[in-house]
Amino acid sequence: MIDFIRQNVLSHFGEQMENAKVSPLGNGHINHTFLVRWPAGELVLQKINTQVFTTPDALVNNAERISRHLAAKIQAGQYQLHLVSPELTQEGALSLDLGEQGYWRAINYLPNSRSVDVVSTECHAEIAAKAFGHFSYSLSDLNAELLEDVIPHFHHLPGRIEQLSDAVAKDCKARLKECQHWVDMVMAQTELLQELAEVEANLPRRICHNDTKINNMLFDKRDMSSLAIIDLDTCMKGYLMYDFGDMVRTFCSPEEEDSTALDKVMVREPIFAAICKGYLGELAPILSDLERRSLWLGAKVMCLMIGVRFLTDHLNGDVYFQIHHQGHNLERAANQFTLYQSLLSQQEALRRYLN
Ligand code: GN1
Ligand code: MG
Repeated sequence: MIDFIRQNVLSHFGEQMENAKVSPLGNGHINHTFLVRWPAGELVLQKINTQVFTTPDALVNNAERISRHLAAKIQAGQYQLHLVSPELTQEGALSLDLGEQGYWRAINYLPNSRSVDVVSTECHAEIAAKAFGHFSYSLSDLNAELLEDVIPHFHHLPGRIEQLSDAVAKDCKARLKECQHWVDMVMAQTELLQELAEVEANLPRRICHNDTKINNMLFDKRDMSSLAIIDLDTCMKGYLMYDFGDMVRTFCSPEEEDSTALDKVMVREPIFAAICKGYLGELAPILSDLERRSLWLGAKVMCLMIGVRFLTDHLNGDVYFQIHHQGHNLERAANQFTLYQSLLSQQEALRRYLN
């Protein structure tokens, strides 16, 4: 793909691309991301997965709307983080649509940035949670209706469980036998679905990031302060409980999302406490009582739901998330279900931090 980029894509994003170095960047599961460096600077180039993002214009328009809003806040001294903003094509567009050969867009690269995949200290957890909280707070006065739903029903547990049921019924790769116990575990969570329906019916829909993984917050590598919130691909209307939940899911375990060392996968209480402190410290002024009470539910739902999505994809033959070896999605699912069980088993102790 790198040769293709050099020959067909780079010229649309800059003039001096002959000497550009192109290398893969990050470890997203959906889009392909590259760092392009040339003598005069650098940028981040992405090939958007249009099977997943079927209306990619909505994605780039949303990102542009958000970065414009936050840029105005920076000007007014009200937003303390750096921005990732669109880098326009030579033609002045937000993206380059090459049809069969891909939908491309570029954003600025932030020097001195560093991402982490596993949180190592409570301090880092608090810094990152505070940054995600500051991001949401700063978007709370942007009209949510201005953003398009890039993936409708994205965080919708009943829908995700239905997709799992379909995959189970088809069992198109004959993989059900090896994971029936996980399917049974998911199907036994009916109480959670009832609780969820009641809560969601009364929650405000706000602009949410919707993918608050630890590696979507960049640290400043010089002092490990927060630098920027990145990956605005799924930033759209939603419930804050899921942003909280995705932080719990990706900050709290000492293991990566696809680790097979299940005996080490668990929720670290001090990290959970640090997330609550950082996130609530920023957002408490705008959270309704119910929103605050929903956060625990969001944590449970998010761990379970991503597990359901990985398991579904495993049964479907790995058609959604990129995998690096056979069985990868099942490993991810087992990891996330283990984390979910750890969360449930510590419920009493953990909920105290949300009071
Ligand atoms: C996907 O590609 P990435 O890593 O930004 C997924 C998220 C999942 C995540 C699991 C559009 O995000 O919802 O939480 O993988 N994004 C989409 O790591 O499905
Ligand atoms: Mg993402």
